[in-house]
Amino acid sequence: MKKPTIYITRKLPEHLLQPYTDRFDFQMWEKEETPVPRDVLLAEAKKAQGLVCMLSDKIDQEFLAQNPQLKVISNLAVGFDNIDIKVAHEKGIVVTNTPDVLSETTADLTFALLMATARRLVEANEEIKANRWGDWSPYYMAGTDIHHKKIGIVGMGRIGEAVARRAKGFNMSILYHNRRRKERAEQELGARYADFETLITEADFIVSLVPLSEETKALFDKNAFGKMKKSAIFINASRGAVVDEAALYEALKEGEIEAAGLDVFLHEPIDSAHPLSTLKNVVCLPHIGSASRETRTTMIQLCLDNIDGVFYGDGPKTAVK
Ligand code: 8YV
Repeated sequence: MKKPTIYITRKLPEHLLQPYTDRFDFQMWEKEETPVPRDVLLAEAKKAQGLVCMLSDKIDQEFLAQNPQLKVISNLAVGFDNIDIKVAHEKGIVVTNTPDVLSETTADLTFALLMATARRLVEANEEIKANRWGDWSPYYMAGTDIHHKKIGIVGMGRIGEAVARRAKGFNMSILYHNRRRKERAEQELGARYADFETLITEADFIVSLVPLSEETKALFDKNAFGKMKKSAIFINASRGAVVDEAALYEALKEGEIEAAGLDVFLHEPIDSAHPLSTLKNVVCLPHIGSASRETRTTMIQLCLDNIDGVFYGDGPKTAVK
């Protein structure tokens, strides 16, 4: 059989592709850190039987209508809101993602963002860089405690549970909201299920880890921020679109909530002109939840294993159902 052609939409390390080159003909967008232009993606994908793509590639109806020959689309992410799954499945295309392998790393980052926001780490670092560290005073750079506070996790999937384990280590009390009850988290971590309104009203830290869907779009809106404590800290490590960013900006500016830590935004990338990045009480990160060298390597390997399983094995390890 002729080696299947796999188009890869971002430059990936050669040594990770190497083990598969006897079985696949890899074609790759070569410009590092620049997303593949839409017209190139459409033209190149047509020559391929498999695709490795990223969150920023829109695999929508138009793309799928032009590429029914694809056998597999392997997304380098656990989320797949960039792909029209229903249409892909109708066309008989297998879609895969990278669950599990990034959960602990993303939970590390989520907790780091929570800590950086609560203890004002970014502002404090700026103090020194701007030569503003002066005489001692009791409340200089004072943030808020993390230990023994109440964390509310919205979206208790694999990453949510990993965040809850970290919270337990900080003696926090844990509320969660999820479509399904999570008995293991309740028994092992003492996490308590709460409806959305109770969670946002009672929690000191509200952490969004929900996948983006029609139900979660702008879930955190003016009404939700209005119900949070004035001392609440909002953390988002899921998708920007689950937040009404204008409402969040107002809530932070007007002191309706204390601070926010954001790894994701509605339209990425953002820059220093984005209203949320202009606020002192916000820590912004450039969507780096899963960005450790170890985890990105494992994610890439899983993406390639999934493709290998479709063409030469028993099917993919992690298909999107
Ligand atoms: C992505 C993410 O992996 O996995 C997800 O859903 O949001 C990130 O970890 C990253 O943006 C690369 O596509």
